[in-house]
Amino acid sequence: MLYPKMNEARMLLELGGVWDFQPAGPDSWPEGWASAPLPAPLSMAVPAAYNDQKDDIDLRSHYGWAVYQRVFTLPRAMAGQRMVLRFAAVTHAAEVFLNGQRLGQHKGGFLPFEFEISEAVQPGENRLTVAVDNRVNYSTLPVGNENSIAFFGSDNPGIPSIELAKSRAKPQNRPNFDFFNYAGIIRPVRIYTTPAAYIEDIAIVPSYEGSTGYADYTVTAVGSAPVHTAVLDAAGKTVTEAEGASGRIAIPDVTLWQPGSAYLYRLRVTMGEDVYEQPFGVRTVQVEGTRFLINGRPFYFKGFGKHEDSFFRGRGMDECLNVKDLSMIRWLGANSFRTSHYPYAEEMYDLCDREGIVIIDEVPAVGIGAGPDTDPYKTMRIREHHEQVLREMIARDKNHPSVVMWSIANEPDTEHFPQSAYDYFRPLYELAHACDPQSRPVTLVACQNDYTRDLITRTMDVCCVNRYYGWYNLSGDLDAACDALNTELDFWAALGKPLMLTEYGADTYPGIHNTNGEMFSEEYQMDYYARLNAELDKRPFFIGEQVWNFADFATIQGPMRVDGNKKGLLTRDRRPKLAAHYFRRRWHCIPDFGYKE
Ligand code: GCB
Repeated sequence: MLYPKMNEARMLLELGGVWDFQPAGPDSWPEGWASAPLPAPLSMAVPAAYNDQKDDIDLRSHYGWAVYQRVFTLPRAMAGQRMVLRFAAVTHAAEVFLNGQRLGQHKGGFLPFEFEISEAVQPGENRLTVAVDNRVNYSTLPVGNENSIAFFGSDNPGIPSIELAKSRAKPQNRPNFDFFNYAGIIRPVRIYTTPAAYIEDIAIVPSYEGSTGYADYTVTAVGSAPVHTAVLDAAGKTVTEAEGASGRIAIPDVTLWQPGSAYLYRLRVTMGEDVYEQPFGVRTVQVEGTRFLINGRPFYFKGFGKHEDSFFRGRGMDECLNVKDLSMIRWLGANSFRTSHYPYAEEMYDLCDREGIVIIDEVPAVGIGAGPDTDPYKTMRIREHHEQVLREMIARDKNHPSVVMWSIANEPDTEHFPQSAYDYFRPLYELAHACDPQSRPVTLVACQNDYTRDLITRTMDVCCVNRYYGWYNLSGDLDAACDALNTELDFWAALGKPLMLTEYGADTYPGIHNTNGEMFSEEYQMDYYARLNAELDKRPFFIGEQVWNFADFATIQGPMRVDGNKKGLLTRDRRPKLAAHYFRRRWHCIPDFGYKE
């Protein structure tokens, strides 16, 4: 799916601003609201999550439907064009109405969807209504609990008073994941136009041989007109041209896209009256033995798991924050992050393309686990949706040079039902490869578990594991943590695959200092990383360290979290903790390439 752009053939309108908003029932909302002004609207900024915009606990912990509405008038100049209404993300499900007419729905809170509105739109005022459902359960990704078990702790099952109270409690989301369930219209809403015959999609597979780059391209179009393509360099100068909807364009004296040293070309496609410019970088990605090669050289991942999370907006798209985060990533000497635990806003990938930051792109498949006695692959109703989000993510992100690997899940249960997990994930692994024209490496991020029982993680192109030795396990004992880590590393070494840590970390309260370096202090976080990193450095097949987390972030309230998850190297407002300074010293000395030969 193409990113909406304004150019000589296409117009673009932003529908951001302050909309009307009204919370509705848990299971439904009054459809009459779609054809008239909302009865008792609140003001709500779009794009942004609704939860933290008002000082109202009912909104923070809202469960179910809420309705957004705004009125707009289109400029006359747009008449006669094909018009498309595009939502970059609505969390987690949306129903959309224009002037009372139902346009359709979309499930999945982190990927774009659109409707052609050329017929539905009218001259003068148009009323746009978007109903949003924030419920998470066994049919959604991310997964919510259905058995009234909270993410942390089980509320002492069997105690009559507690069981009775739970059965009477008002319905609420019980996320089976550790980030706040922010919801609403979290990314931009736009209307764009195209001519009647238009370019629908562009796929580019870059490669190079010697000093010549190649772009194998495929243009998908609706309507027929001859297709002309041209490659423009970063200065906008035409490098080569070609005819036809697919083919190979050669780029003499190519400048490669490299981590830390980005270079972007554009493929300018003209078809009849339509024009679209798709940026791309020339770089290759490959796994060879225990090495992860970018442009044929062994790359070492230094970075983070992140979240889209900030004050007031929650998970709302924030370009200023994205720029700031990339600045902090560079300040730290890092080169990469994983979009834990959902695809991020498209603008972030564009920025990483521009700045040479490497991304592991993850679908919102988090929370696939229901305890040791319940096979989640038989109980949860997610398979089709999982395929859908994987397809949609790869369709959206396939051309980004910054994306070097797909993650098909975070911490599913691979331990208690190893064969079920294998049977569930193997087809998804194959689907990811099949959907991606570049066939990038595919991974699944494994939970701290009995890795000897896990059958699927070891079959991935790269083995990615989250480990909390010294925090959740062997808490506070860094000697034992290093011992356990080494035992496990011996296991992975024998498999002959590249391994990386996609999470390891310790909750750290900024300002708590401690001469003995005990848990929760800034010293503990620093010592924890220094000790574990010293072990990781000894392993040649170990290809990357992504700490948990880049910054502190919001979670549901509960006995395990004080004002959110505090494992950030940075505070939520992006101030460095002691460990950030430690990593800054470490990472500036570790090269992007050739650290592990
Ligand atoms: C994990 C999860 C992550 C949590 C983290 C933690 O394993 O993947 O979402 O936030 O642990 O801090 O507990």
